[in-house]
Amino acid sequence: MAIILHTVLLSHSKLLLGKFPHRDSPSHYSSLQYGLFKKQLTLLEEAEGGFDQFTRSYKSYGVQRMPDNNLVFKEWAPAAEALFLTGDFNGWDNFSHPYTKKEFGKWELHIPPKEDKTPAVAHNSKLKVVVHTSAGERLFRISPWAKYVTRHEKSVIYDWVHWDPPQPYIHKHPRPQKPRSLRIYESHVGIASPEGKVASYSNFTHNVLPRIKDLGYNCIQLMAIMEHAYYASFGYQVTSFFAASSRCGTPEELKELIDVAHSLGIIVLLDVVHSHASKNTEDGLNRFDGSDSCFFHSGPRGEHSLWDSRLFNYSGWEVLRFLLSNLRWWMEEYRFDGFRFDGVSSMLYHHHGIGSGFSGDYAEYFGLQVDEDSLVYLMLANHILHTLYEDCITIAEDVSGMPTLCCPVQEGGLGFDYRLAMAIPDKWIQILKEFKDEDWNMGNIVFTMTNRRYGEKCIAYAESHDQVLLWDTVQIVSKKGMEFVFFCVLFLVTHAFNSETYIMFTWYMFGHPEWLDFPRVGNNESYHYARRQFNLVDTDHLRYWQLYAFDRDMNRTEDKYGWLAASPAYISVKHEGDKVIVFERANVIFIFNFHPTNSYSNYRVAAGPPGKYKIKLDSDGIQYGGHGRLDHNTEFFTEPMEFNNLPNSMLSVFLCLC
Ligand SMILES: *[C@@H]1O[C@H](CO)[C@@H](O)[C@H](O)[C@H]1NC(C)=O
Ligand SMILES: *[C@@H]1O[C@H](CO)[C@@H](O)[C@H](O)[C@H]1NC(C)=O
Ligand SMILES: *[C@@H]1O[C@H](CO)[C@@H](O)[C@H](O)[C@H]1NC(C)=O
Ligand SMILES: CC(=O)N[C@H]1CO[C@H](CO)[C@@H](O)[C@@H]1O
Ligand SMILES: CC(=O)N[C@H]1CO[C@H](CO)[C@@H](O)[C@@H]1O
Repeated sequence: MAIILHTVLLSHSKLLLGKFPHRDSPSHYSSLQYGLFKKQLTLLEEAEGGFDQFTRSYKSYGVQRMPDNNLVFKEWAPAAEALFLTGDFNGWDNFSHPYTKKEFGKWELHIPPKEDKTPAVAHNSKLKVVVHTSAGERLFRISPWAKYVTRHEKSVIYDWVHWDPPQPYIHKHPRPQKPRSLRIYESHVGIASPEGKVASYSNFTHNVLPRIKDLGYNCIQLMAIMEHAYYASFGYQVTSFFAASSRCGTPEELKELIDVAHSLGIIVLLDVVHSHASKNTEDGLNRFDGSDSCFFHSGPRGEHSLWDSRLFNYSGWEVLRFLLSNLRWWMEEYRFDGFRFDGVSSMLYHHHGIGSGFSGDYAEYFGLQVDEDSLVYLMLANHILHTLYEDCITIAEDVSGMPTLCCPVQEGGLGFDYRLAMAIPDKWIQILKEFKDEDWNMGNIVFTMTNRRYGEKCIAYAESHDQVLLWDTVQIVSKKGMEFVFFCVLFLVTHAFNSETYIMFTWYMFGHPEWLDFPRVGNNESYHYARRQFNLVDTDHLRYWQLYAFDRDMNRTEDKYGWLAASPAYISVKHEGDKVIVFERANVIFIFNFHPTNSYSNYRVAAGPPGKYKIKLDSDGIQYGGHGRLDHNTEFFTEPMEFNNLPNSMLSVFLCLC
């Protein structure tokens, strides 16, 4: 298998604001969308006694232990001829425990307790479903609802392990309140240690959470949690949807991680992959009942040609049950606080974004190319999550710029809270790579940072796991002989512009020096680049510490002034000659000087509220690797002199990055 990065394959959008002609208003489409959603929701409610019940199906499917220790097994396998349960408990007898066929392709099996009243299947023992197909095959499968799967060292295939611990983890801390401003730290638990091996949930809890807290993040987004047999897929080729990856520890250890994060006031989002599924059959969902369809579309519609994976049939009743219950499972059992939905652009269009660009024209977002089943699925998911959990946060990874993505479902939107502003990291990469310092275009930077749909919240980030800005930048910056202080500026400009949240990935915290690569055949299964050297900050590598300090202080300053939650920035200066950008947000004035050599004194900047201003954060600070040339005790007083459309202005001083 190849490494498949899930988003880089799509062309990037231009999220153009206010460019759309009125006659193409999306309201017509929104009401159609809403009609379809309403119909599906009503059907669910009528047939299943409400969506609460329907989405708790993890309490009836897979394995359930009743209070009297009877075990009930239930599966949906519409194409199967017969189903048996085999495992350690019956000496791997392939025929002794048949399931009974029920309506609509469902199967059930009841196993009474042993004579000593303990359950017939012990905690931590292995199981398999034996599926007999009409073609006469006998297939050994993992239940789609398996809560825990492990792999024996030498084995390629995962095993289904019955997880029913005698002392399940009990959450001690309530979910923290939804933060006013989201500062997201994106994390991959497996790489989050300096050692050349897969790091554990417990290590993360004890060694990494305190750092994230210290840096001032209030949210972590965990990737690669849903079990994925292929480590190098970054977690995007999911094989067991209800199982937390056993590479990093047990389900109970992940629960503890989330509980401890909550105790620190940090909310936790799951990077949920419902856009596609691994093609694996023996330890994946593919061909569970022996057929090509089951959870997926049959034929070409069921395959993603670039990702080499299977695509869900979102119109299937049991598919909805499975996926919606999966969201409930992570919310209820693990107490996640919300989701980043991966691969939303691929779901929205029949062409999956392959070979199509998005210019912002409405015709690209509505019409026959749009997959209505996926739209309805996403609307249902957002409606249910936001109805049941008031503070639940949902983020869409959409590069297409689909309008109405972040509008409420009742208004015909898809109901996400935020979209990821995918164009921002790309812009930084382009600017850094392609332009000489003196050619940096201020208008272009401002346009990228502010280019978004009105009223829809977006998440800005300087880098994410699949846009490896920092690593590229390290190479460029070291070539140019610039100091790390440069990053500070880059972080802040991304942080403070028009986004509502900010995101940082484990791998570039404090300017991590190395590339990321997971162990795979091509690199001799090496863990060398699948680890993060947190220890660098603690040793005397001054520069890492400096970046760490800036990141932390940026949070502290944000915490005080709250610009992420404030209305968008007012840009008063973007001067191409001076290479200066000035904007105001939450009564804070941000001044950026991108000029390679010019420093400025007595530079007039506009101010909204009149009065006294002081320097609060300065990338020239010695603690960030700068020269400490500015006196922070200086007070700047405004004059009632109108400037760049603001009523007041003052003379300021700032330096170049030289
Ligand atoms: C069940 O089937 C598997 C695969 O054919 C076989 O290896 C195993 O020995 C069988 N179990 C018993 C108890 O016969
Ligand atoms: C998707 O599921 C629906 C409902 O079960 C079914 O009618 C349809 O044939 C399936 N589509 C494909 C392409 O498998
Ligand atoms: C992998 O290991 C083999 C044998 O030790 C060696 O010949 C080869 O060069 C290594 N390849 C890489 C990519 O390190
Ligand atoms: C990779 C990993 O799990 N590393 C460490 C986890 O924490 C324990 C105790 O602090 C260490 O001994 C491991 O080396
Ligand atoms: C989430 C978090 O830890 N935020 C911190 C940011 O910095 C301020 C000021 O030091 C802290 O009070 C916050 O707790």
